[in-house]
Amino acid sequence: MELTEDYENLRKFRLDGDGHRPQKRNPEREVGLAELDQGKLSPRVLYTALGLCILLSVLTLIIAVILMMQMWSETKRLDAGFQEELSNWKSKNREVNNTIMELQSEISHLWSNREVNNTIMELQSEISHLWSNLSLVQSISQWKLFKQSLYYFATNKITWDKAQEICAFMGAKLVVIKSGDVKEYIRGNIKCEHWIGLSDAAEEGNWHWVDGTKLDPNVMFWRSGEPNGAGKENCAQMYMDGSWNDVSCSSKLCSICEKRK
Ligand code: MAN
Ligand code: CA
Repeated sequence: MELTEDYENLRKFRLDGDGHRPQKRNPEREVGLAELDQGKLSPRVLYTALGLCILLSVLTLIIAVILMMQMWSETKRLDAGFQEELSNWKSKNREVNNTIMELQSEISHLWSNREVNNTIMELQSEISHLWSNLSLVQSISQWKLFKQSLYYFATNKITWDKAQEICAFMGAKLVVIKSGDVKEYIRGNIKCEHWIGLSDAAEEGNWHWVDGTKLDPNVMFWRSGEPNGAGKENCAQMYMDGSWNDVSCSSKLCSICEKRK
């Protein structure tokens, strides 16, 4: 008991480290400290903590509301942009649709136009004509040189006029034979009966070469009995043995084109 009192006295009147008397005692503070010593919190601390919690919650709520409002306004902005883009696309789509419809009507109008139709048909026939000539042009490497001329032996069977046309297409003419050795050269190269560039279509019995010269009576190789003008025979052909015959120009035979050097 005495010891406790001594201790209390000491506590009341002790000096601090610098030899000063301690400040006046604060009973409330001392109660708080005592409670703290005992592991209890004073109501003031509790209220302060509670107040802080409420303040924090309110702040969090305010921040959340601000963020949500920002997100909402951003969504609205994006939505407006998207709507605008969509309406742009729709109007573009309408434009393209209209253009297609206009073009379609223009095309059907063109098809119904007789002139255009005729032009298309002409072009188609020209194309097929070119295709038929192309096969001959492609085989241009097969031209054979003899003396002063190049010869092309075409094995597709066509009329005399068509043969002339195709030779002309290649810058040539149906073959003109004005000597025995040319006749022999030709005979040695043929694999079918061929047209030669000789006809009396302009005047019956008056045979002319396609180069415009008259047939020389000293240089002709008619088979015996020819030309007999059987029926209407105005074009000349060469048999496999090299002899000639007059035959209908609409017959279909192989042909020989000649290009002079
Ligand atoms: C026979 C002969 C020729 C005639 C032909 C026509 O060969 O009469 O003179 O040109 O037939 O195909
Ligand atoms: Ca004949």
